Amino acid sequence: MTSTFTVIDPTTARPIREIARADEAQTDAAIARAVVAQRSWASLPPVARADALRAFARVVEAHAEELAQLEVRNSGHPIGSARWEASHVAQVLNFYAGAPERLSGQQIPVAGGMDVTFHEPYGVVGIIVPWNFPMTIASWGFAPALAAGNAVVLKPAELTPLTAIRLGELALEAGLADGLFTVITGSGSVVGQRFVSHPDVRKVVFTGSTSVGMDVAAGCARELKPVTLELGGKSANLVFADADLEKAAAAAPGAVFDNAGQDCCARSRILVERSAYDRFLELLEPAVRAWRVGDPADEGTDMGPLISASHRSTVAGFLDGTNVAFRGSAPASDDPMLGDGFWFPPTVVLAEPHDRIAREEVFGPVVAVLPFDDEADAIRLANDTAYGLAGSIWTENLGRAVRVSRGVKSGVLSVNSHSSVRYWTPFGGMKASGLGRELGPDAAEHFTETKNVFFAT
Ligand code: TAP
Repeated sequence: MTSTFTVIDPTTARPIREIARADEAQTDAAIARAVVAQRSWASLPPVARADALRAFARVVEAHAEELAQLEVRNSGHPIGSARWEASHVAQVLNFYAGAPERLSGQQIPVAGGMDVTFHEPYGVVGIIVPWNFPMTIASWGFAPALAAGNAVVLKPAELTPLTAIRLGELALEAGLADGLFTVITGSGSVVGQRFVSHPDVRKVVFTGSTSVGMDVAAGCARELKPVTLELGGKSANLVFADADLEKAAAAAPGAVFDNAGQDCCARSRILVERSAYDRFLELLEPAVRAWRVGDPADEGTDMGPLISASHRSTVAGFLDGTNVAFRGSAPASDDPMLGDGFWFPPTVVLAEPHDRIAREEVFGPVVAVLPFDDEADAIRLANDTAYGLAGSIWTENLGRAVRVSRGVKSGVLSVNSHSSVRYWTPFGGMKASGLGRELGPDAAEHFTETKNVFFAT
C-alpha cells in the first residue's frame, strides 16, 4: 500500500490534501525516466530548448493566480507576496530561456591545431527545496538546469509540496517531455538522500538548514558529486547614525518579518550606532506595531502564520530569558476564524552579542537589536556569526557604504535597501550560509561541465 502524508493549512491548522510518499524504488524509477528524457532534451537545437522554456513560462504565467492561491493555503504567504512569487517563477523561466543559445565555449590558441571548450550538461540534476519559499527556490534550480540541457528531479518539503506538484503538471501541459521535470514527493531522508546516493543524479542543489546541508555535502563528496548549498542565515541590518533614520526604521520590519521571518535573508539582527540607538528604537516601535498579522488571503495582510505548530514552539523557545522590548499583534486563540492557526506576533528583543538570540537563526518573526560604537565595531559585530548570507547598510556616507559593504562577509548586501533577490543578479551565501551561487547571468553555466577538445591539424 502506498504511504501518504497530510498537508496542513497553517492558517486554520486543517488538513488540505493527502499526498503520496515516494519510496526509494519509486524515486529510482523517476530518475530512470529522467535519464531517458535528458538524452532527447540535450540533443534538441538550442533554439528548441529556449522555445520550450518560454512555453513553460507562459503556462506558469497563465496559472499565476491559481499558484498564488495554492501557496496562500499551503504556506500561509500573504496573497500579495504569493502573486509576486508565482510571477517570479515565470520570469526566471523566461530569463534562462535565453541561456541555451548563449552557452558559448571558447576557442583557445594552441600550437599544432585548434582547441575548443564545450559546456556540456551534467545529465540529471536533483533539487531539494525547503518549505519557506517552495515555488521560487525550486525555480532558481530547475530553470537554469533545464536551460543547460539537464533533466530535473525535484523534491519539495513535505510541509509544502502543493505548488511544486502543480508546476510539474504545468510543465507537461506546456509540452515538456515526460520525465524531463519530475516532482517527487516524500521525505528528505528517503527521496533527498537517494538524490545524493544515486549514481545517475550527477549534481545536487540543496536549499535548507545548515546541518542537513552539511550531511548532503558529505554524501555528495563520497560520490564525487558537485553540490550547490543555500543554507541558513543570521543577517545584519546595520544602521549608522548618519542614515535617514526614519527610512531605516520604516523599512526594518519588512526586512525581518516578511514571510513571518521564515526567510533565509531575514535581517534578524539590527545593529544600530550607539548615538542613534534610542531614537531608532522610538521610530521602530510604531512601525512594528503597524505590521498587520492575520489572514493571508486578505489583501491588506503583511504577515501570515508560521508554518507549523512545532516550528512555533521552536521560535517561542528562543525568547526564554530574553529582554523583549515590544511586540506587534497576532490573531488570538479565541478568534473563531483564525484561532487555530500557527500565529506568532512580531517581536523585538534587546540583546548582547553573546546572547543566543543574537547568534542563532530563529527563522521566525523575532529580531535582536544591538548597539555598536563605530564603523570597525559594526563590521566586527556583523561578522560575529557563523553565517554570511545577506545584510543591509544604512548610511548617507558613500565612502562608508563602500568600506562596510566590502568588510562584511556576506554573499548579498544592499545599501539603503533590503533587496536581496533579483533573478538577473547572483545570489548565495558565504561561510555556513552556503556554497556556490544561484541566479544571475552565470547560473546556467553552473549546470554544465567544461569539456576541452584539441584538434590536431
Ligand atoms: P531542512 O530541514 O534542512 O529541509 C530542507 C529540505 O531538505 C526539505 O525538502 C527536507 O525534506 C530535505 N531533507 C531533510 N533531511 C534530508 C536529508 N537527510 N537528506 C536530503 N534531504 C533532506 O530545512 P527546512 O527546515 O525545510 O528549511 C529551513 C532552513 O532552510 C533554514 O535554515 C533556512 O535559512 C534555510 N533556507 C535557506 C535558503 C537560502 S536560499 N539560503 C532559502 C530558504 C531556506 P522534508 O522536510 O520533506 O523531509
